Amino acid sequence: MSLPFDLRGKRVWVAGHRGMVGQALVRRLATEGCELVTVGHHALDLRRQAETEGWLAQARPQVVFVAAARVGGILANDSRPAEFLYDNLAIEANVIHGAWTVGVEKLLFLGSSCIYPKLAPQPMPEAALLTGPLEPTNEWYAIAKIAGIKLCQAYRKQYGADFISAQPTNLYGPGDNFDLQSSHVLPALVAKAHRAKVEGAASLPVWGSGRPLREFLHVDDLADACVHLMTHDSSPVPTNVGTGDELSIRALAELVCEVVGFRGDLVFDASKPDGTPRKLVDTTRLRGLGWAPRVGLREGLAGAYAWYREHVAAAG
Ligand code: GFB
Repeated sequence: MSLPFDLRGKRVWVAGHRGMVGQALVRRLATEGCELVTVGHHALDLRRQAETEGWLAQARPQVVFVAAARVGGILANDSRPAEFLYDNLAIEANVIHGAWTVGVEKLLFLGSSCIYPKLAPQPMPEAALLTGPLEPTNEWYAIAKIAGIKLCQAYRKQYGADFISAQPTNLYGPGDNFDLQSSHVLPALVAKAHRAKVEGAASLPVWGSGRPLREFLHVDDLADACVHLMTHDSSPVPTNVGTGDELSIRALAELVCEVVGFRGDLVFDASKPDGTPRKLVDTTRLRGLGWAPRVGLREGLAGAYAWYREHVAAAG
């Protein structure tokens, strides 16, 4: 396929446009001169094949970003394995196959850094895929995401479809899920620190040992990387997207407390799982394609907290 791929004038479907990633893609694509196509999940359930194919036949997008997915933090993944496996398998199979049947020119599927083995070499290169056992707390989600990457590779190999994939590290930003039972660590700590500050609590509960290392990418950086890959990449390789920086959960909790203005103690809850010890992605490939992140963690965290105060805390 000839590169760069031009998005101008193209009908572009962001599948999952109401999620945190989908919203960021919609914001980012506003400057690309393309025609955005979206459909809400009440009008179309992407887990239903006939509905999805019928909608695609009528909407006729030329480009697709697959940001629709069942997502959640460590506890949601661990306690709802059927939903994380079935919903994600169904969504990606229907969207990817349906896109091929209507002749979509280019598609980008969003995977996740949890596709790599629990004890993969760090930073994790794309070549680490399928080289060892997965982290048990999110293996259901990981297996579904691996299947999505493999679908893109299979449709490329058998039919010549220009379907690519991106593997983001842990994401955060405006539009995040702040529900303590289902969220990821960063929004959970923001919500907990805010509540502790408002209530004048003495301490902030943090799950696990605080020792696992995580990398955090602002969702606006991810959206920018996705557009860069869509326009500059045409390869079966599932490209990693990250910052190259990691910190411990303890250090993250300390930074959140500083940004939120909570001065109490951290209390670690050993009854909650740590998950994978470390998952830093190797971004050599993406940097080689000419992309680098822009949003630093402190600045991104301050923005996410401002969004939380305005949209979640203010609403009670
Ligand atoms: O972000 P998180 O839920 O998921 O948790 P993963 C990361 C780490 O933060 C774990 C700890 O060690 C948690 O125990 N943690 C501390 C907390 N306090 C909290 C809290 O209040 N809430 C949460 N949620 N965690 C996810 C996968 O793994 O990574 C998904 O489950 C996805 O499938 C995503 O791949 C990128 O980073 O462990």
